Amino acid sequence: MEEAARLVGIDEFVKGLAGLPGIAPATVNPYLAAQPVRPETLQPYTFFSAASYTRNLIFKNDLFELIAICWEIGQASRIHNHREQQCWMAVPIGKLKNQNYRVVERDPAKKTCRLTASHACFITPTQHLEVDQGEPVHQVLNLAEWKERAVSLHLYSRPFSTCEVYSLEKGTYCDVPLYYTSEYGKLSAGEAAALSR
Ligand code: 2CO
Ligand code: FE2
Repeated sequence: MEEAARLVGIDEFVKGLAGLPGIAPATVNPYLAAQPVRPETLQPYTFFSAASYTRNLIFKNDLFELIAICWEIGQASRIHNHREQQCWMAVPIGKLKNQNYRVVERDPAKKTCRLTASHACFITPTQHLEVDQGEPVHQVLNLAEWKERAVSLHLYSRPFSTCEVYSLEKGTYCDVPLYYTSEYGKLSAGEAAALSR
């Protein structure tokens, strides 16, 4: 019989990550599988907005960044890439769908592209996901039919502050900056309006 993984508080989780000999699949995947985060310890990083998912910085150093993303019912990311950085997602609260896309055409001069949907899977409290480096364009969704909020942990190595977003309808892509809704438990400047816990 498989042994149940031990739930850890977010502080202990961060300390363990920072102590790993490197932020790479061989170290991070077993770590995430062995140490799911105790949901209630994410409370300081939990802010929901009706406008979009929120990004809440928990920890950052030169090697990696850990953020909590809060998803209202039915919210989804845009289709985006990860700037060639590695990314892992774990979902201590609720669940998410991850939909990958294959970029079949891209014209950097015109900023046009054509994408087709490829692999999809679910991320749950017992199943984390490493973003596929070979096919890093994806969309993450908290489906409305599940009728529950979700809070996910995103580990990026290394940190990144912009990404490319892709429009299926228009067949175009562009760069967008990424913002934090809160940093280390405190709302970022200009972020006070219309947030709920
Ligand atoms: N990468 C997105 C972001 O950092 C969230 S979707 O899952 O990786 O905003
Ligand atoms: Fe992403």
